[in-house]
Amino acid sequence: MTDPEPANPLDYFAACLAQSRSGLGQATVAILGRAGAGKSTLINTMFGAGVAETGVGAPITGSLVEYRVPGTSLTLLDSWGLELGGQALEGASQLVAEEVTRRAGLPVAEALHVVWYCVDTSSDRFEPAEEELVRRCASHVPTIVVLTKAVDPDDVGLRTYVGGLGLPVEAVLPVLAEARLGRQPYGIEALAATTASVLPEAARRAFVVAQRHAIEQQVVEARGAVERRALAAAQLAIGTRGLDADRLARHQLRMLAEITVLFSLSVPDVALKSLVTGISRGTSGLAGLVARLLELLDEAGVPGMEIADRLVTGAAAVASTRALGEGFVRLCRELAVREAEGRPLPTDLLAFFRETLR
Ligand SMILES: Nc1nc2c(ncn2[C@@H]2O[C@H](COP(=O)(O)OP(=O)(O)OP(=O)(O)O)[C@@H](O)[C@H]2O)c(=O)[nH]1
Ligand SMILES: [Mg+2]
Repeated sequence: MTDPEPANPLDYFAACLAQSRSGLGQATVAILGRAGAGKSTLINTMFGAGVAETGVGAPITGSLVEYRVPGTSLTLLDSWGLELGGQALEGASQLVAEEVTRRAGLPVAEALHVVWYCVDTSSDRFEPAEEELVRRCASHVPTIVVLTKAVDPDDVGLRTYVGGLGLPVEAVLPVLAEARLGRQPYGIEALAATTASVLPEAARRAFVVAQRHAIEQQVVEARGAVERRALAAAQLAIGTRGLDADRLARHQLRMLAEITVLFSLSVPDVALKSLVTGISRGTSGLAGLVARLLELLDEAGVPGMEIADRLVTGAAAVASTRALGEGFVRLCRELAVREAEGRPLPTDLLAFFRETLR
């Protein structure tokens, strides 16, 4: 990754955000199932209201539409016209199976990475042509059967039937995407977690960022990024008397940008930039920022946070990267949870961040 040039923290952070965003990779998910199975509802719950309606894309076969989830690097293939029973379903299934097979063979960045096959539990039907389609998909791409509109998670009927077919799928998961008959939605987070677990690394991040419900998946990705950055800080310091504060600041701002992008908050740019401005107020340049961060961490009780001659010891570089990263992950998680629940964000992010670091 080339290092962006700007020497003031805010511009540097903004450049890092753009760079992290473009480094997320690409993911493609196919959501298949008969008409009315609940595909659009599932898509809107998982990726945001209106995605399925507004994302009317180009029909690529008689039975698939392709579109991008706005603001993400996630592509969806949505089936339509897989009608009930008889020739129509069989013919359309053939075309879909051919397209799935073709896409499965593309290079990883363009490939289809996972199939969700939706079966409506309220209709209690799973046709032989659907079984055939699921088998064909599963032999090329990780496939998850989603039992939609599943008001009762313990309802054994269709689940036992589908489970008993011995399909070579990753999982059969009941999901209720919207409240129904007094039952609250559930199962979305499990679907997101299972999906993340079967995606290749290059696609997983793009998916985890685009989905709205499994915030803990985002926490896992973000903690992975923190660990990598902490290790890299140790490597940067190997064989030196200490790490140049300017260099460490760049390293840590890149980490904060990575975390910000992984949580894909809808407010973050403005709010988090104001946090960076708040932290760096009264300092000049990047090295000043690190001095302020070390102060904050010192205040919060992280040991060994000192700086001498613009040099930070290797141990302090690692400890501060880790502590800062973990504090920032918790901050973003809290913002993500509040956003998902429609609760207001803290007005003073810097004060809130200080609290989090403790
Ligand atoms: N309450 C509730 N209704 C659901 C749920 N899933 C689907 N529905 C309803 O079932 C109907 C069909 O859902 P859609 O999401 O439009 O189904 P689809 O698979 O996209 O259908 P096509 O685009 O016609 O192929 C709609 O009236 C939805 O509101 C759910 O989890 N809860
Ligand atoms: Mg639809």
